[in-house]
Amino acid sequence: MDQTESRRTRITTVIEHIMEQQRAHPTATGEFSVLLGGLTLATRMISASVRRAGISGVLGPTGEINVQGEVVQKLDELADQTIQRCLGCRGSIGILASEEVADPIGLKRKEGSGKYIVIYDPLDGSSNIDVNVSVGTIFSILQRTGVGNDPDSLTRDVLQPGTKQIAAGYVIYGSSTVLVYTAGAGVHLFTLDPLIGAYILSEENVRMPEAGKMYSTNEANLASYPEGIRKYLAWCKTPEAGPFTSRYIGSLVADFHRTLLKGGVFIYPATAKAPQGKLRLMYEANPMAFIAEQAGGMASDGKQRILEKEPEGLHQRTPLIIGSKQEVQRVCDMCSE
Ligand code: FDP
Repeated sequence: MDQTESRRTRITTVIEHIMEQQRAHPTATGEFSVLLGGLTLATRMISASVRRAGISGVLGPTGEINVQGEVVQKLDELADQTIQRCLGCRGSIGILASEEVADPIGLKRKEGSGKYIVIYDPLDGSSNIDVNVSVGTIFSILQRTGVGNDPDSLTRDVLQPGTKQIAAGYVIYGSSTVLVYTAGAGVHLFTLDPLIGAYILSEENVRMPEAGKMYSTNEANLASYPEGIRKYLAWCKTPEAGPFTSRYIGSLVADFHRTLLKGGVFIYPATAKAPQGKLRLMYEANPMAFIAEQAGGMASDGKQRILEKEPEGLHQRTPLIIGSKQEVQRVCDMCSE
């Protein structure tokens, strides 16, 4: 078998892939692959729960309202606990911060360990669970800059701009379970083989199309969109723009995944209901922006590159315009006219 053929037919698991990438870094200790191993275990468990939700009694709300003021679904809670159980015992992680928990959780570690921070949304798009629409887990990984375990030190460590992320990714529980991650050297896509319980490499170095005639936004909010966004959406419908099509699932992971593979633009701007935007900077916009840029795309809030926004709070919201470079740039240009 020649080299090209062996590459084509070779089966690579996500852990092998991460370890290969790590080998390229002479200072790598292997701690990072152990951390990602925890995440892949958690998402395999969540995938199993999502697949069996209708028969294991975990559909529907818990009756609680979370820190965002949103209804907590039973699967949100289950996914959050699963991630805490799978990551809480990994010595390399010093802080966990979840969409479902008000403040960052400091994990007691031996001196010199616990250098990573994992910020995550355990089950994004959870209002779609009951109607069997794709949902996902999103994660962003940073490095600790301090050592203190008091609430102020933990918050200070977590509030770093997206440019400081050392890895980010998501898992989409769709018609198949797919993991997409970047550690700053391209974007890689893996499919979970449910029979053997392993994520297998499906596509290395995924590229987002430079342009794409698809827009994705909740147009019911159009009347309160900023003028530039309204102008762009009106332009999309003109003969000059060419035939655009519209797709909106209302589940960020699913809308982003389609945009990554097919191109186009996803827009969730400030609205009357959500004057700062609806999506969360630290565990929705930042990880997706890191992936988009690594795949050749772009992400902005209309004024500024998402990854350069200085965060002020763990649950801070932001407008998000993300997707193919040409379309995101066009939206931003119209916003600044
Ligand atoms: P959900 O409320 O179902 O959890 O930020 C959460 C999110 O979903 C995103 O996944 C999705 O893109 C967005 O909200 C949908 O918001 P709208 O219902 O306002 O369109």
